[in-house]
Amino acid sequence: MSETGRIFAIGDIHGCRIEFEHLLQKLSLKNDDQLVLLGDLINRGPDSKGVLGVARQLPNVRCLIGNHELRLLQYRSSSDPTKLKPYDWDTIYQLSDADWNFISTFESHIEFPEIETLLVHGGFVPWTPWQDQPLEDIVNIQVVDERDKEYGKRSHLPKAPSWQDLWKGPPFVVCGHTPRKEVYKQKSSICIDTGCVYGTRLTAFELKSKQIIQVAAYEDYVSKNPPVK
Ligand SMILES: [Mn+2]
Repeated sequence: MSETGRIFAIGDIHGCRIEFEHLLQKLSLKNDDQLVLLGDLINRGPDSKGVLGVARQLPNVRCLIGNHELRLLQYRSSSDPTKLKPYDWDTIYQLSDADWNFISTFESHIEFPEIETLLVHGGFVPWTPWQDQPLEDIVNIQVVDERDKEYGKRSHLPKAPSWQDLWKGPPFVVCGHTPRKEVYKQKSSICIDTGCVYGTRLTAFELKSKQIIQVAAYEDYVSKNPPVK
């Protein structure tokens, strides 16, 4: 691992290949730079297969599992389609064996201990050591109710705060998964899912300098604005 290069994270791409390529141009990655894609590369947007093709060819890239990749991988290993969303089929029909093999290399989390930073798709509950939290939870979590020790999606617990509001760190956590119009920064975490597929922006974050680099979405691909909160 290079000690000198930059380390970029990119938020949820969701099939937005054109914006992904535009952002990569803007980063102009060098040989000693590293790149982590925070998961949910696929689904909802126009070109999931294209995003996987671009990602696979990048040097020094690692990818995290998002809830969308996890659902597809669970279907692939179980042949049980009951948990699939209707739009999953659009992606499944596009994927080659090489695409499936690539997705199966995606990681649950990535640590950069030298800068006390941890990358994950969704987040963590603040009351359990992060190392003990199951993959299903860390790719899906958005909000937490500390009193009742409940956690889940914003739609499931509409009054509960973001898990980030209660996360104290260390480590500093970089995540995606909860789309907002702006980057959501707390003292010990940052969420960089800025809802590209909803027509907002695709965001990259450089872990050492804390610099934000963004490109505008070309379209709202799902005709639904991301929540402001
Ligand atoms: Mn997600």
